Amino acid sequence: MAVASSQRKRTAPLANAPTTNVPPLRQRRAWALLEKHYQKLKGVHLRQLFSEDPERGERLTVEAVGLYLDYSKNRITDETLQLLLQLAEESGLRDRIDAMFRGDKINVSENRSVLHVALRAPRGAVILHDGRNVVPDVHAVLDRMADFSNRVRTGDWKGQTGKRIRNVINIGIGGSDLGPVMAYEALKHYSDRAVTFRFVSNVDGTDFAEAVRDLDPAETLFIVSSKTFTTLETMTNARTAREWLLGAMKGEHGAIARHFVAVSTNATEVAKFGIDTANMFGFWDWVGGRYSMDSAIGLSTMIAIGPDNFRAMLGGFHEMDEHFRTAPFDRNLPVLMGLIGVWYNDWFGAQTVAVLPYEQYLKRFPAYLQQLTMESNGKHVTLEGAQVDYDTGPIYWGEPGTNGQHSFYQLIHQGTRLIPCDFIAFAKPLNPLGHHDTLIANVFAQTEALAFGKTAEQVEAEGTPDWLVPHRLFEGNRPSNTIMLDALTPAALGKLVALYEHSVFTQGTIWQIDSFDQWGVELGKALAQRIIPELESATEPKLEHDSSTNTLIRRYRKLKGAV
Ligand code: G6Q
Repeated sequence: MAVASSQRKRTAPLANAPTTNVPPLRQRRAWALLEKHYQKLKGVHLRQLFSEDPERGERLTVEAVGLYLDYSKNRITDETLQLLLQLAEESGLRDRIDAMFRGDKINVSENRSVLHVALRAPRGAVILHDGRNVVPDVHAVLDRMADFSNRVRTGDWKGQTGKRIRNVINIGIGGSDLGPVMAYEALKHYSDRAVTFRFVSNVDGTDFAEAVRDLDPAETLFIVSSKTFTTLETMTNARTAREWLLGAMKGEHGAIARHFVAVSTNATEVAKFGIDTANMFGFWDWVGGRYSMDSAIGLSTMIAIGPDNFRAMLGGFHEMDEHFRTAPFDRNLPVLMGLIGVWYNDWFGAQTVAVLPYEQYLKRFPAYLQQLTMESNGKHVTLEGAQVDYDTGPIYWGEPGTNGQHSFYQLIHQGTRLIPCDFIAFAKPLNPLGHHDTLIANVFAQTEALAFGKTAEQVEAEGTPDWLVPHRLFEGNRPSNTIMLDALTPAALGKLVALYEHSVFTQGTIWQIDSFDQWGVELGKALAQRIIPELESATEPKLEHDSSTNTLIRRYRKLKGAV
């Protein structure tokens, strides 16, 4: 266990906080049993676990909804699993899953339901929010999105000058950007190549300038994606886009209706911006930003891949939702992945998890997962507001294989830190050029090398001089999951994203935290709003920050020639 977490002091819940019927993590029976068990297992090598149980690689696997998970190369035994499953039971995971699907307000700090599962429920399903079935509302928006997407894709929707739309630019940030850009890249194979898709998120003007520099405004459609329609970055970029368009359209304001649509929950702000609310696609406060790529926030995805493929993606999400909701925990993919993550995080002190997709189209998947996992589980207090005395969400990072092998894998193989890895592979390539066996051989080789390493005897037997042996040996005992699917289809992407969504929720339940708020992003936002006028001021502003911030502001103003 990490020293830092064992030294952290737990504070008591606040008197008026919402209560849960679950004891604090360290007081659950399974926690104490896992502590003991960890002492026994921490020195055991995967080599030993595999040699004692020749069937381990077949047994410690699960297959469901077309997704195969091999979790045998983890530092666990049957007893570990049984204790982790006990921990899940004692943490009330079953009740929490039911509460989420039932629409209970499990996002306690924002008093909101968490119903992204309703976004992919089939027509005819019933999911209640405050007594109202939201599924028909979801499908009504999907139908409008489909109609609009088809009009853009067929050229029926024209720009102000009568030209067809050749460029679609999504303007959004965080949850209103990472999902759309990841899904576009992931499903590019299925996309309409006659249309160029770009994504503008950063408030750095370069992002916008580079996105439009070779585009004709008359052929460009902007999708302003913002749940609140007040986000600084998005509204700054949207205003710049409006000027860019109007500059080319000789100030004809009517052009905005042909070149701008909005995805938002805030009709008032959308109308104020000048976008016709007839061209607004809505969603609801029970959809969190990082859980919204399958809502109207996915409009750019739908235009790219077409409504049928988008619905197939939703179908994949839904299959995983149903699996998570109904499968027994010992056969439940998100539950098992979540629990194994907790094991490394809270006992082995692993601070990070590497996500390594061996599929070029998933190049933005690690970035997407960073928000999903770290914004969800980067929390320091429980649902009841008590300081946690254990570690919560680990740092997620990664790159597509095989590129990472020629850079940071060195540290995973021979460094001093334990980095559990998720390898993601597909049996069938989307671009069959004869490379695929080579690609997949690398997945298997890496997980094998990480788990079993290479002993000093093996290195010596190769005739290595004594002094070089330590450099060339691999300790092994580095854990990994291997996730294998048939091919990267829209449905497969939905399954994969839902797998991680629910695994994050499983972990948040064990840690007893609110995985659906993100108060940690607020302070910096508020401070930036205070600093902007200080940078822009024509006269020397009175600065009342700390001495470092004050000095930086003065230096910046001097360098930009403000004084
Ligand atoms: C995600 C967060 C956050 C959000 C962005 C954009 O869960 O809520 O990343 O998506 O801050 O917010 P808007 O969609 O309101 O512009």
